[in-house]
Amino acid sequence: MFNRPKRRLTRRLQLNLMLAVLVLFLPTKTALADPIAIWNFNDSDLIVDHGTGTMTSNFVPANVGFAAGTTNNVRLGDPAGQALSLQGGSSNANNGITVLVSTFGFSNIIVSFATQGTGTGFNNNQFQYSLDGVTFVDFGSPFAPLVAFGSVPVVFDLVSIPGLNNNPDAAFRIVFSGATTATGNNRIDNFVVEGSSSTTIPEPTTIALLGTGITTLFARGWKRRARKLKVKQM
Ligand SMILES: [Ca+2]
Ligand SMILES: [Ca+2]
Repeated sequence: MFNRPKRRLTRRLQLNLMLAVLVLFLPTKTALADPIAIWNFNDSDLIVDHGTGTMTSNFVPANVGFAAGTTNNVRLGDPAGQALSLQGGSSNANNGITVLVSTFGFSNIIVSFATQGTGTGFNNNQFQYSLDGVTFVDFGSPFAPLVAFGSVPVVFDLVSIPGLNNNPDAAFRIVFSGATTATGNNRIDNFVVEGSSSTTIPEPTTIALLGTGITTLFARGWKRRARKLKVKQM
């Protein structure tokens, strides 16, 4: 007769355990901020260094160089290394770098980079985005780089542009202007496109199976108790 409270306690513990497992495995959307593509320019080229994407420029090749970089906005432990250095060139004909990055599987897109410029470099630079890789739209006010990279990156938070979410044709551009000498220049380093990816754990089918398993356990328990009751009545 002293076993009864113990059994009740055990059953309660089992029930609590089952409920805890159920709560733990409820499908939850977890937002993860992940870099999609990163250019650190440390190998002195426009080829993406982490992730997938392409960067092109319409600069005269002689005006595209690489010079000392920065750890401002660095990701994944990259060293400062080199930075992209864009020169004014003649007649201000040089004016843009374009970045194509598929945001498939990502939302809340953010583009950021470190920049600095000389006194006669580009001081009126417009950031743009594109939903189809063809038509570009101005975003935010033109920016003028400081003379040193410093520690604060230039950040364009594109969360208000849902068309950039999950978009294989997403693209970004910086249109440079305002250089007053051919050698005036701007440096860009640690150009990062990032977003939130969503993970659902576990799949709904797993929940259904888990639910079935718990129901079966309960059913077995009730059957066992009913059988014992029957035997006692006999
Ligand atoms: Ca670098
Ligand atoms: Ca590279």
